[in-house]
Amino acid sequence: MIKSLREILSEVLLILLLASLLCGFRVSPAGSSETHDVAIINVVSWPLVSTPAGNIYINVTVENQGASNESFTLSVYLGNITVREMSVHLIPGQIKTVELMYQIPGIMWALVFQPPLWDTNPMIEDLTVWAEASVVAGEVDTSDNVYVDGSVTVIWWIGDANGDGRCDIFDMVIIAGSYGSEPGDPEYHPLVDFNQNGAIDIFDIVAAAGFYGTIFL
Ligand SMILES: [Ca+2]
Ligand SMILES: [Ca+2]
Ligand SMILES: [Ca+2]
Repeated sequence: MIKSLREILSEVLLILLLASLLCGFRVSPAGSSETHDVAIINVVSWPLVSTPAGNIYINVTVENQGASNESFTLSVYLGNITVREMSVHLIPGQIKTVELMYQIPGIMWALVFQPPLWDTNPMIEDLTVWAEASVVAGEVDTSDNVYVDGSVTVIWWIGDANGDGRCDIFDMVIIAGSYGSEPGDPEYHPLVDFNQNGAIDIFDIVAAAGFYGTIFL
């Protein structure tokens, strides 16, 4: 029996339809139907003002807004300083808050307080608090992977070598102990180099002596 052209065409169409349905079912579950989207939904930090030796607290809340298990790197920053880099694993829909406490290492301050000032005013630097989630495979919405909170204002008072907000005998002990040192020396203490000239010398002592007994905070 010879098939008519019409019959052949309808059979071809049927085969094509079945093939496309089969392909669709095979591709869709592992591919386009599953979304990948991690997000930072909140960053909270305190206090608003800190001394260089103060503790800064940062809470970061992340969410898996996609339909797959995800592993990504969460990075938390204070200005250009990396506070923490950590791996985070979230199942679909999971929300997790990471609580961090951070004390900026003294050695960082020579980098943060630039250009150096040399007068009797405190050195002030606003550090932006922000976090970033690395982009996961297949992720389209990357706009919510970075979250910028406000900032922490760090104040470094002249004469406050230990960053506790006052200039007293404890600071003088630190200054005396690092007198004559330079960066690289074990005694060199960056928070004593008040004029940031790379040496703990008579100028730093004179500067600190002018504030002896002062409670800044
Ligand atoms: Ca995202
Ligand atoms: Ca002090
Ligand atoms: Ca100095």
